[in-house]
Amino acid sequence: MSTRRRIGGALAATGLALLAVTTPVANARTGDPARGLYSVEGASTAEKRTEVARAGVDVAGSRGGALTVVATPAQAASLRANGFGLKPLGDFDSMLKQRSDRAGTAAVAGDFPPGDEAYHTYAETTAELRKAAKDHGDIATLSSVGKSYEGRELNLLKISDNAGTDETEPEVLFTCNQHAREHLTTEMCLRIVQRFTSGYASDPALKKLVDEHEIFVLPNVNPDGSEYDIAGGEYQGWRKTRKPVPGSGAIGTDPNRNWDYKWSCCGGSSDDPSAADYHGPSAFSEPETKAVAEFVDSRVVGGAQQIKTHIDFHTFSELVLWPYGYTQAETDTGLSAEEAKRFADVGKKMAATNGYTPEQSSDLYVTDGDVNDWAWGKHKILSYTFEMYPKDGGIDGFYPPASVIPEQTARNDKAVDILITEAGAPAPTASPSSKSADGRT
Ligand code: 0X9
Ligand code: CA
Ligand code: CA
Ligand code: ZN
Repeated sequence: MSTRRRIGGALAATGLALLAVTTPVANARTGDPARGLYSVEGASTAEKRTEVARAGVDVAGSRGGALTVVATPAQAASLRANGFGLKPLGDFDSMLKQRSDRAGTAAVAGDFPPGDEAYHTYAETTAELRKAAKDHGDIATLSSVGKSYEGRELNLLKISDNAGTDETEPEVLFTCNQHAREHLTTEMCLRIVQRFTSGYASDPALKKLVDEHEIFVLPNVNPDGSEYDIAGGEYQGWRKTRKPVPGSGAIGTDPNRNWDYKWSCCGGSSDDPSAADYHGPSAFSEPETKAVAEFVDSRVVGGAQQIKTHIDFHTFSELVLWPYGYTQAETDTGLSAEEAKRFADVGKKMAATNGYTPEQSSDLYVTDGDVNDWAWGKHKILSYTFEMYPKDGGIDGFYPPASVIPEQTARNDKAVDILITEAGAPAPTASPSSKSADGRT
């Protein structure tokens, strides 16, 4: 551990002791210390933003030089001690409560808060997938890649002509809801399912995409987390999985720091089990990431990975991001200039259709163990993160009203089509300039 972090920790502990007396408000359900929502000023470079993330805070959004974070009193004190300006935006837990009570009517247990019922719970998502497979049996099959920690099936819908047969067609993967509270992403995966299954018979362009590819959709990577986030009729602001961390009182690992490529290598995740971006006790310690990874591994057929392209949907900030996240270098071993250019070209092409900002993911902040680094690093899958609507915001950023679902998911239709089409494109070859004099690479 670096000196800076040890100092930060000591100051943080002091801050907690002082503030514990004056901040009696705690999360009633979890008993956690009250969290505040802050705008952190002066985080105008990727280095600075990475430093903020390293305080273990929950980075909610980013706009220009300001980061919106959820911090405990200890974390806020630590950031201030490290020279960051913090503008309090409010008490996170009371904002969550306010947000959940917006409609002013009683919550139904197990459903989204009043007014947000159009969002799909895990049971409702599963029902939609079953219905799609039942109504369109020739082009849709439902299976599961495994079970979550609490035993929920990690549902996988395959969409293709002759869906029951593994054909030699380029394969594409869409994953949603790694982060529990990013519910709009599950709606995004359901939109993909709906569009390609119900549109197949009537829309020749959709039919062609379905016929020529094998499209895999995984709407809930972290169902334990998303169900926990809405249980009790009030949003919990939950991000991580729900598996207790052995040897600590903490619950949950950040699934998007848990993938086994350069796991925990580079200061892009936290060793603190209570941190928002805790990387877990080991790579693939979480049954959810492990199951999805084993599914992707299983798509290596005859020595060739069949999945060519992938989007992992998140919220929020309206960004299209590509690897690597663990380093700010644009090229690396296994990521040539031509390949980096393809990531940027396709990323920008998709961003031109939805108005998101395209950039290498480490331009936002450095992360290690995220899904894109693993998918590319291990399998050479052209793998993107989409940070969906809204562009910025406070707590509402995670919980936009259900009324935005149709527009904000349809907004990505063209980008989704580009990503699918790209799966059939040849991988880039080295440019003449990178060949040796005799023409060999
Ligand atoms: O931090 C994450 O896992 C993603 N953002 S979120 O606000 N949805 O949690 C971004 C992952 C992309 N990778 C990097 N920024 N390096
Ligand atoms: Ca097929
Ligand atoms: Ca196949
Ligand atoms: Zn996320």
